[in-house]
Amino acid sequence: MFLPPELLLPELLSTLGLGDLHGGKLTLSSVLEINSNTVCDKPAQNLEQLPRTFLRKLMMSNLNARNIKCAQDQPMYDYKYTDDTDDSDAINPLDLITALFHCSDPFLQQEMVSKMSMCQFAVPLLLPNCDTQQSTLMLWAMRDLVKKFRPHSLEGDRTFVEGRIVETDIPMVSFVRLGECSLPKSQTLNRLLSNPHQHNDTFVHRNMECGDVPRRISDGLVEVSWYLPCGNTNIDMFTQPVAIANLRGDGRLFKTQMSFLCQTSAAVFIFSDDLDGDLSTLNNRKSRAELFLVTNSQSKTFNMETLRDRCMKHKVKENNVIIKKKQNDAEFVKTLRFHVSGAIGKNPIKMKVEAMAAVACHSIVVDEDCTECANGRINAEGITGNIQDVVKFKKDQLPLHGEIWKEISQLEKENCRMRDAGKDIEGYKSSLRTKEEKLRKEQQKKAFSKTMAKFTAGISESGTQRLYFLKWLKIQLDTLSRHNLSTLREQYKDCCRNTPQNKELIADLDEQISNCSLGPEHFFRELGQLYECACSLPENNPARQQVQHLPALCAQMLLDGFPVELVDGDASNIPMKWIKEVLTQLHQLVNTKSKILVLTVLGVQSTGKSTLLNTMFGVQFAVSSGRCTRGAFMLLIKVSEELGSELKCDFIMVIDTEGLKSPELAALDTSYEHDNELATLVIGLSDITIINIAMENNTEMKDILQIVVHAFLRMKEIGKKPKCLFVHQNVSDMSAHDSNMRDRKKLMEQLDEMTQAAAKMEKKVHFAKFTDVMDYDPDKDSHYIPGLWHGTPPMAPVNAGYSEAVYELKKTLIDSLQKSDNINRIDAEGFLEWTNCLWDSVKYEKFIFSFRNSLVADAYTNLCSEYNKWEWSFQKEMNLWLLQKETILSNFGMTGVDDQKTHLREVLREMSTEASGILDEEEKKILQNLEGYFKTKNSSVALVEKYKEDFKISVCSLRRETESGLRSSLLKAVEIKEGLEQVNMIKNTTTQKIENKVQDLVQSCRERMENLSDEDLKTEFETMWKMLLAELSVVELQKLDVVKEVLFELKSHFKTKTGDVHKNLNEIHFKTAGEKKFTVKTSWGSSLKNLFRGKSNPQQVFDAITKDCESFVSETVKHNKNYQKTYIREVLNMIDDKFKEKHVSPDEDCECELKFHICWKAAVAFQKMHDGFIRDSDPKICLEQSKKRLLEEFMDMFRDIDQCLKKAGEFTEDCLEPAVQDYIIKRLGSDIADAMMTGYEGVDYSTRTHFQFALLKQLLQDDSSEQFTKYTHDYKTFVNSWILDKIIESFSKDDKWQNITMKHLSDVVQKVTNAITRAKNETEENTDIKIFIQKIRAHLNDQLVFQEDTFFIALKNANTQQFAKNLIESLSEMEQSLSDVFKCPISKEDLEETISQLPTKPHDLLFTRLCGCGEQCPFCGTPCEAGGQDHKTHFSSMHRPKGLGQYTFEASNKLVTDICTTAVIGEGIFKSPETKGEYKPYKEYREIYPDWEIAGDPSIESSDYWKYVLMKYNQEFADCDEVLPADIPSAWKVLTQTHGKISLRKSFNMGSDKTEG
Ligand SMILES: Nc1nc2c(ncn2[C@@H]2O[C@H](COP(=O)(O)OP(=O)(O)OP(=O)(O)O)[C@@H](O)[C@H]2O)c(=O)[nH]1
Ligand SMILES: [Mg+2]
Ligand SMILES: [Zn+2]
Ligand SMILES: [Zn+2]
Repeated sequence: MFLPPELLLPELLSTLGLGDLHGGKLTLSSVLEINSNTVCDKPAQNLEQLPRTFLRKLMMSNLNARNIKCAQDQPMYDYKYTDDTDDSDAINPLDLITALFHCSDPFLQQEMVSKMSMCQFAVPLLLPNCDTQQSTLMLWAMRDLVKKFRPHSLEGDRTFVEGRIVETDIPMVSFVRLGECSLPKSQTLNRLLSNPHQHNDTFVHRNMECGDVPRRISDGLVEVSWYLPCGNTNIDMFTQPVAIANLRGDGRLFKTQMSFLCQTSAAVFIFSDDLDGDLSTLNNRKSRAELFLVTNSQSKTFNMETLRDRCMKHKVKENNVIIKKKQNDAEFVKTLRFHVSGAIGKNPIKMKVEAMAAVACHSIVVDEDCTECANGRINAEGITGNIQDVVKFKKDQLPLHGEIWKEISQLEKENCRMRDAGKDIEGYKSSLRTKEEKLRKEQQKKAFSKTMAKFTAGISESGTQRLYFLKWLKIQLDTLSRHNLSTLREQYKDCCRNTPQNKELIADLDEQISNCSLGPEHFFRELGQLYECACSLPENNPARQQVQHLPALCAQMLLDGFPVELVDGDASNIPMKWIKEVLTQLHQLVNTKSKILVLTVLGVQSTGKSTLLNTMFGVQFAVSSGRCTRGAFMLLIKVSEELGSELKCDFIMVIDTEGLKSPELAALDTSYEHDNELATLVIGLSDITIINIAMENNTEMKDILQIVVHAFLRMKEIGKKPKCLFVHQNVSDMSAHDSNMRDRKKLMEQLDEMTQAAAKMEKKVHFAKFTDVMDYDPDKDSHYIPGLWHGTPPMAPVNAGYSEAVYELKKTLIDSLQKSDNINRIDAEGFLEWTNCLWDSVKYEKFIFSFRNSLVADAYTNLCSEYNKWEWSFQKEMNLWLLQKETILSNFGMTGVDDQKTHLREVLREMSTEASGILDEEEKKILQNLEGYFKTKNSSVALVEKYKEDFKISVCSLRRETESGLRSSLLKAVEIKEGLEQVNMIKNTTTQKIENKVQDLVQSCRERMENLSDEDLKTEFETMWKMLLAELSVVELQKLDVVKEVLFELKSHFKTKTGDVHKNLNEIHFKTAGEKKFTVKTSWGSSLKNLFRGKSNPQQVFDAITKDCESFVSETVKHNKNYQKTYIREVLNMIDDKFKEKHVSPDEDCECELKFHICWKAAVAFQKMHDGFIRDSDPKICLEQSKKRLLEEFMDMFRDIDQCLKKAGEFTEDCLEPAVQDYIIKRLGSDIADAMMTGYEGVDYSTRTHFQFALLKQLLQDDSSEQFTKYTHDYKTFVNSWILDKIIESFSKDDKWQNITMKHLSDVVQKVTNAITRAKNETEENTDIKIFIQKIRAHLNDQLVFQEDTFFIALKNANTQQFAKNLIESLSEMEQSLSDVFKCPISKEDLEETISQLPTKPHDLLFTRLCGCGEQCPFCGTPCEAGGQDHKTHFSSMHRPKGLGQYTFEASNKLVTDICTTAVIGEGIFKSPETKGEYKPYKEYREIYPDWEIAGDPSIESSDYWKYVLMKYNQEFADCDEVLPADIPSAWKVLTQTHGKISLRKSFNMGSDKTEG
């Protein structure tokens, strides 16, 4: 089948299915389009599929792209005995390449050349056209090739040469075949270029797959490849760069090519066996190339004579004849290499490819010779021609986006964050606005420089010309800035690697890089700014009109596959108006078919992110070593319709991001913030995020992952569950996936840990796993990619493994997208909305918080919460212990077990010793816990190491305080017991007496042997009774004069005081002081004035103190029987505490008056209580009460009736039941507190910070002025009742209450039953019931407090077995009736009543734990949140305007709006009692309040919560303090509850949340 030459090309093209694409109709974007073939593994089935398969692989830089054998159905082994294989569906790779170049448009050609060169394939220099017989110099196609190498002449100095290959002077050596040649030329060339250890098939050769298929259209093709040294003598084959050109086919037939090569090459190596025929091309006059002859002595036709002859004729020097003898290939190649080296060694002819265009004459066209290309070039040169100094050029010609735009960006952010706002926020805000307007004006003034006019003209051209223009611009700009940049980048990379501690240098280099870079993106930035500043002009302004069409142009470029900058990495901002319009235009350009799927890559800088994307999608994100990508670029890739309907999108948007700085670099400037912002934004935008990890260890990624996790967590909340892939780069091990299983597990654990931490911070604890937050399967979504280069660059091709691995990644990606259902893709408009909304959040720092701080905060909270747990278990333990001891003490002397001689005080001493022992143990336990905590491998521990000491001290003081608390409680119990001693003694003797009397009476009645009727017995009893009473009347209880007692205490209390106090310490004065109302005297006024921080009314303060004390007294009266000295001491201590708490230090006079007043009232109350006690304890009265029972007892005894049943009932009712109830009640308080801490809302009580957060959140929700004023003015009362409310709320739900009480009931009943059983086993059958009962009590000695059961008389011995049986029965009856009571649903009111009656109040317990050290900010009154009791410094998460701490301006009497956190970094001054009335600068507040840490917070926004509150309830607050309302800054007036909510979350580090209502 022989075709005329002009038909060969069309024929082949149609075989390849490229028929209608001839003439450059194949475009880059159609090649990059994602369709079902994109991830098709099957080899091409037929020739028509070949081009696509080839291009698909080539675009992924796959070294195997040239393996183009079609899949064959035939068996592998063909047993036909012929040499011919069926070539009908095979094609020579060169033919395919040639065909494709004929079909590709110039931009695709360029891309193909780039990728081929990355694979170290030779690229076409002259492309033949067998149809027209005209060759094309592929100059444009090679334009984009940039190479870096290190020639040996530069040895020593470590610099390298980087440049555009077509512009570089490199000698070219050409290899041609003339006539027959038995030497394999291309194969020899490959050897020549390859390092022996690493063979590259640069040129297609016969022994390659399909390399032996006859060429049909590619004869006459001249390919070129460059050998570039790396600077290492052991590796480099040539010490200088050299271009190797290879002419395909017989040189005799391609005169044009031959003469071109002879004119452009330094040397031409002729491969020939015979040098026969027409060799006129060799004698070209213009030829300057030195000729070499390579021939094979082994060939049949070899003849030395003819050879010499021919050489003479064609001026081939004798030395230049290379004869392959019987030597082996290696030797031969070495010889050849020697000659090539020689040919380029001394001053060879060097010609840039660019310059070769001049050599090409009519028979060779240059691909750049078209008007579009030429115009594009001219237009670009019009711009670049004027650039002398990049920095200066940018300043002059692109002035809008430089400093001005940076400043505007700063202002925009500051406007949201208000970090530097002073006092006058409104003023500040408007000053920001003015500044921005001024800057915009300035932009307008400078708008449309000459250059920008040219630029807009350039991009306004028609399609191809615009593309040419942009490409030219890029090329020229690259060239301009290359020299500076490549050196800087190299330095930067070196510096990052070798001296990361030299942060200044790195920062400086970074800045220089940014200053010296100049690329088309800068022009687009400028364009964006042109648009933005025009937007601030009125609609009809011509300048505004002038820019209206720009966004559409930019949108078109996006569609053309051009990367467009989304985030300006230098200004760290998005030109939102511009981007908005661009995306809107895009949406319209594609007829609203703009559904996109967003894919992002994220990772540390220079880890091959851009390279990864380029390989994956065949795109062209900027790649370079050193800091390269800035900000974020977006690029659109078309998705074919058929696949699009599956993926539910029209485009894939790929976002390439600036590398995040590695942790050590991040610390140096604000880049951390920048990284945070960027990462949050892009993750927020993406459907798929590829996390690129270049190192084997993930530690450096942890920081980034933290950000990622937070961002993902929030995405999840808004219903997005993005897919996440981890790509581990530079993993060469084949089995990486398996062997890294453990690493993966570890990474997964870390991710889970981070998720939990983040979730806790965000209060979304239901997210416990990383996979809860995002779509990630550690096995499927972890990819391991080997290193990019196979060998040493620049001569290394892309590693086939790299490309294949990236392909696998791409496949899984698309696969999983195909499979995933119900994904709602957004379109361009939705995307822009998202971008806008996310970026707003970022600007407002809603999402961003200083991560390092929040990590510390989280770690600290975690530690506090742990510590609180230990503390609580310590307290629980000690409370229980105390309860037992108190029980023992109150039972003292009643059970008969105590040695009567043992004095109560001795028991007390023993108990105190025991307490010390137990406390030692418990203290040790906490300390061990603490040590253990700090030993855990958990990385967050290190962050709070510095607080360890604080907590240790806290443990000591906890122990100390508990110990003294225990001692005083025990002492009190003893004192109470002692107070009862007299009464008890009397009771005991009386009981004894009565028993004797009754027994006597029974005796005497029996002796009379009369048959006495009931009436008779009664009379007898009455007579005895009278006599008894008569006898008792002598006993008189000693009555206390409580007032005297109190006065006595007061005396000792005021011992240290001098002056009038003692004069006044008499009953008369005491009484008068007590009875009249306490009013603040004006005479104290002068001294009081400075005594109050702020300006709260002294009278109010004192009234509040009085009220608190009164309620303490009435509580005491309610829960006790008799007066004890300790009570008044407690009252006095309480007053002193209140002074401290309210920060009042009244003068002596005032103090005494107040104390007198309070104590008098207390004395009166206590007197009443005492009187009542005496009354109730009068034996006569008691006796009278039990008269009826005694009578019955007497009659039963006389009649010898069995008493067991009755006595059991009585004992249960009178003695056990109250004791059981008491037992339960005493334990409830602690149990309730425990339940609150461990329950559903337990986290609210876990630390002070959490508590404050919960409290303030609720306050904001309820939004009531009354609550707010209560909170700020009477914090403790408010909090106490708030907690109580919470308890009631929680306990009135479900049957929590019932459960707790019932549990105790059954516990205690069990205990009693056990005691009864034990007593039964220990006593004889017939024992005195009294003794039996005493035994029972003895067993319950430390469990139940037995009331003094007056006159419980059991006169008879009884059957203990029977009695025990009866007792257990009546006990179970009691249990039944009690449980009936407990099981009853309890109303909120009853619950409140019950809980506030408990001896240990749960809300008090919780409160003490949560109010912590009890300190409040000296300025604003915000409570301290630090953990433990004894911390070095107090702090609060959120301060409030000082007006809420009752500060007013002295002059105006208006509430102060200043906020401490701002004040302490400002220039203001303050005055307080601690400054002794002098003014001090706020900045030096620590000199006055050394133990307060008020973290300066320039972001005024953080206290928005309180600003909103003060703004709303200004009047109410003022009324409450009886002062004037504050002047509310007008900026506050826009604040809403939502601002408050956001600020609350932020201040308390609980993250933020858009969705929560
Ligand atoms: N040796 C080696 N070099 C690589 C590998 N991957 C990328 N490179 C090179 O590393 C350099 C940086 O690659 P880029 O793709 O620009 O990296 P990047 O992460 O996008 O960099 P920034 O955008 O600046 O953060 C380029 O010169 C790549 O050729 C690899 O696996 N091994
Ligand atoms: Mg990059
Ligand atoms: Zn404060
Ligand atoms: Zn504190």
